Amino acid sequence: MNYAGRINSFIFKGGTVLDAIKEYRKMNGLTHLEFNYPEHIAGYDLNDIKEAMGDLKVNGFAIRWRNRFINGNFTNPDLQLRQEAIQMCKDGIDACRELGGSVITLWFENDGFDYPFQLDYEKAWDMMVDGIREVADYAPDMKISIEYKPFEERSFAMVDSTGMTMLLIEEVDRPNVGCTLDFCHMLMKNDSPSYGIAHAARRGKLFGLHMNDGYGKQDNGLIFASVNIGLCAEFVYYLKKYHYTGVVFFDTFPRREEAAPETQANIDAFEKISHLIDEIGVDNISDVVSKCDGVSASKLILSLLK
Ligand SMILES: [Mn+2]
Repeated sequence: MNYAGRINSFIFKGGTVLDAIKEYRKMNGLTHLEFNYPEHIAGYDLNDIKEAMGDLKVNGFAIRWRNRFINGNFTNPDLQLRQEAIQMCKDGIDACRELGGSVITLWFENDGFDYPFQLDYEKAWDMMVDGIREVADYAPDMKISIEYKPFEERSFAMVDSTGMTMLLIEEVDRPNVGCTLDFCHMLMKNDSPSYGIAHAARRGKLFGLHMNDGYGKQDNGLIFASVNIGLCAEFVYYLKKYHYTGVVFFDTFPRREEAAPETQANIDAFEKISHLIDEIGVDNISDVVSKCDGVSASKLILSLLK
């Protein structure tokens, strides 16, 4: 499996992007880098980043519009700002391609609403669709991947669930537009993570993963499989069933933990569960699933614990 970690885990503790890359190169199993754009790229020479990477590859960039776009990214009522939000994606695409990356993740942090009567929903939805098409058509060689989150920063997000993400992808109707599924965001929505994989993967639209764990009420960003071991095991089984070959990015928040061992703990947890699924075998698990039986399913989860 291909793995990447969250650079901000290092930066929020005082490190630089280059310090984070140095730590990643020492890790066991880490293969890819994932940058936020522009925050991890502005102020750096791309050649210095390339040199620091060594054997690591770049998976992609996540666009971070942040506070200047607090009234909306692609739905900003200020059309000049909206165009700047779209342009930021295009600039990010150019820099990402230069580093060898191929996935642009769009989490529309500011596209949503807080008050009744605040938003013309149909108009806003059309602005989302048109904006995503403009970005996708700018770079048909890149994967444009939509990451949903049900709420935060806004009380309601425009793209708030697996189902809404699938609807948006279908309406945008571009071969290079798909989705990135974030495990904690799915728990926050009370979406079943594996049901989401099935929907995205059967359409060939699963472009990325943000793995973590949590309790569902907020974006906890805990170490993968530390809370919901059954759901995490089911998730890994579905990744194998659908032959996922992309990168597993750990979107976790080590506030009190050291960033390097916390990233390694995520990789180790994913590897462990992946091996346990392989030992039982995807076909044998499929046999259990085909029974549609809760007791057999429960026994399967316990059998993973050995
Ligand atoms: Mn995420």
